[in-house]
Amino acid sequence: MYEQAKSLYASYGVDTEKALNTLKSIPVSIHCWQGDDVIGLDGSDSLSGGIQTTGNYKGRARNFDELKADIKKAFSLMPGKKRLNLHASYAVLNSEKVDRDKYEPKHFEAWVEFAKELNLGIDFNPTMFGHPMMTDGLSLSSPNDNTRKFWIEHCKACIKISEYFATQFNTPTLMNIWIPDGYKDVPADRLAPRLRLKKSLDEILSIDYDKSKVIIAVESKVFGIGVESYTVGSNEFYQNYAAKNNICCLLDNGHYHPSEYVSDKIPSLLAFYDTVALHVTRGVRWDSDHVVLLEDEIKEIAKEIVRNDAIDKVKIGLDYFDASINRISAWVTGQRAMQKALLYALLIPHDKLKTLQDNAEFTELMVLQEEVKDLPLGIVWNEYLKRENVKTDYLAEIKKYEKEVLNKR
Ligand code: RNT
Ligand code: ZN
Repeated sequence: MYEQAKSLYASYGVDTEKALNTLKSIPVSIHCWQGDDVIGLDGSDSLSGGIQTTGNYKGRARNFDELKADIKKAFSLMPGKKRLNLHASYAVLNSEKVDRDKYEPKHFEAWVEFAKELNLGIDFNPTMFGHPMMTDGLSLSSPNDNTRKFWIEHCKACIKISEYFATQFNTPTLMNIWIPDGYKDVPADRLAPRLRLKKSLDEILSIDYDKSKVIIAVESKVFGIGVESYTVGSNEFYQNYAAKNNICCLLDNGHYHPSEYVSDKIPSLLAFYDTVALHVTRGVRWDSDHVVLLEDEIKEIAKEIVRNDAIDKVKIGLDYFDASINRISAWVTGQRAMQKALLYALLIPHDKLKTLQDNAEFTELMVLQEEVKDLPLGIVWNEYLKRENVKTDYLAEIKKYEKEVLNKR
């Protein structure tokens, strides 16, 4: 069947072998926080900051060992190249009394050891939620100097830790800054918090760090739960900040008005930036962080990455958290959907389509675009899974793990 699919694609000018080889080399950064409902390992017992996991499916990872075991299981069922995306709240403190403003590389040594075992690079995020220093729900934009100072120190510490990861794995670490700062109701001052955030970011970036090792990104958001009226780190704020300060924008496709598309924002940013970072998620009506599935917008996002030769420029990371289903399956299903979307995009005759567009042959363009939608993607996908040595039927494997491991927690 694969040979037949291969020649069918070839008749459209598409080389399936080339697509398969490219696909396995595109790294997808996998978020550690799907495994434990974003709780972390450094003392928090609930989530805050306008984000929420819902559901109470059995088997949440409750400690470092359980999280490692679950990641290992999930990663073994994911085809392609993977990175591990950690939050600072996953520091392994071994009962040492140290707060987030003083975290050091040594608090992440155990993760490095683990990631080396699995042959992964690491990406990183300061954690400005689930912590008592989030005074009145504010961090880097707080009017309270102590609060702001604490989180600036935290971010600086995270840059050093990111540099350590990059050195350990010889691959740059993406360090993404997202803050939940905002107001539930109509603010009296929209500018001052933004000016304070700007100043905080300036201070963070003033430390000496190796820019070839650490890529710093800022992630905007339209609103969060309980902070519906105003978000300090808005899209315009961060895009301007990033452009002026030569850092990177991270686009989370759950963070815009539902009629806005991240797929359309990617090429806009590619016109100005060398690197664009993504949090791929699935918002259902809002930033609900459902598991990524093979839906139209994911395919469009993948198309923008592939057809603009931006595979090396766009850093793909997953960001969702579902506690209502088996968490290993949530991980694997989302990662496979992302990879499948990339394969779909790699199997499209983009040059042909672009030529039709430039020649204003819109009738032909429409017909061909429709035609390529139902070429036998599934057959090429199965060939990919076979070559990557991962099972098609991952659910059976996960159910077994659920019975033997998760149910006993
Ligand atoms: C929240 C942001 C942020 C977080 C993670 C845990 O809306 O998307 O990226 O989900 O950092
Ligand atoms: Zn995000």
